[in-house]
Amino acid sequence: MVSDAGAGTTGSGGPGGPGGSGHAQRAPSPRGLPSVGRCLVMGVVNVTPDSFSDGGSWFGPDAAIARGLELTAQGADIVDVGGESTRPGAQRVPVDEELRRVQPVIRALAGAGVPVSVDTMRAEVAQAALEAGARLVNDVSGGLADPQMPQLVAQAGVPYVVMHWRGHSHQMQDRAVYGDVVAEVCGELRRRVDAVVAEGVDPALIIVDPGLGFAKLAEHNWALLTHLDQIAGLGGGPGFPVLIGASRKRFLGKLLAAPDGSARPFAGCDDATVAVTALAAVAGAWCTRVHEVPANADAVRVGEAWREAASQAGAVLDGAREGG
Ligand code: PMM
Repeated sequence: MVSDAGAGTTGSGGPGGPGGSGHAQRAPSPRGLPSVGRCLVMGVVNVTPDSFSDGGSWFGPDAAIARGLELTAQGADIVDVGGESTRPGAQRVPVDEELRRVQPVIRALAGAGVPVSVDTMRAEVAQAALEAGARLVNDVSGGLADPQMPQLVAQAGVPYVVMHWRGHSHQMQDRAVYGDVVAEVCGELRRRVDAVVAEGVDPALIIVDPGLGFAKLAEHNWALLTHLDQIAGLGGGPGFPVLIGASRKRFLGKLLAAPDGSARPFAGCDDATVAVTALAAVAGAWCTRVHEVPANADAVRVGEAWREAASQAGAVLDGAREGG
């Protein structure tokens, strides 16, 4: 169990802490990852022909490497490299193909000093990515798709994203059924965290992710986004760093639908992504995974300034109450 072993918490303005700002504390970065006193920005490079939002744009090692370097120059703290689309309905790619897509890109970016994460559900791909220099394994299945994954991560001793997941892309939308989505996602995530810890993963290296859009309807995503404190604490324990992946997802396109009801195409959802980033950063998210970096890099700084100011204002109020 992880109930007494999770990462510690830092940051300002916890619900019961100084200031009482109502914002969750933000857990620190697991060792080996950037730590900059604000919500991190993870830039996405999907080396795929068919990802939902950027499929085909960075397909091929040269384009993908150039994009990873560009995202870093624009302010990405981490670059997430993936070789398999997880868009709703997608079919799996063979492992050899996934390896062929991501390995040269990770080797080149890591060789250039970029902190790289690998977005994969396969232990074999994760292992090759770590050998190529990746520092973080981002497993959208939280260890469910490949039973070898938790042990591989445990042996490698690297940070591990455990995302909430209810099945592969071809079946996940049928599973978007919840009574209390926040309680159920927290409960299911907690069981995954306990399972990977039982396989030897160090709790201090775990990052949790509610898995926006993965077996979730729009209303589920909004409910989860507004309860990041519960996701960090998984219903009670100490805080885990929380990763949020809202960028260009369908629930934003749906929110911004035209008067005739047709969803806004993903490329028109970048401003809404930035708005979610700012709100998530204020709420204590550890990192935001985005396709376009510059405006999100600004938004996390706005979020941090907001947290600071809220915390200081709360401290003054607390002082006045104690004094009065
Ligand atoms: N979303 C996608 C892919 N990988 N990883 C994490 N940890 N969280 C996410 O929400 C997430 C992810 C799908 O997005 P894309 O295919 O549009 O990049």
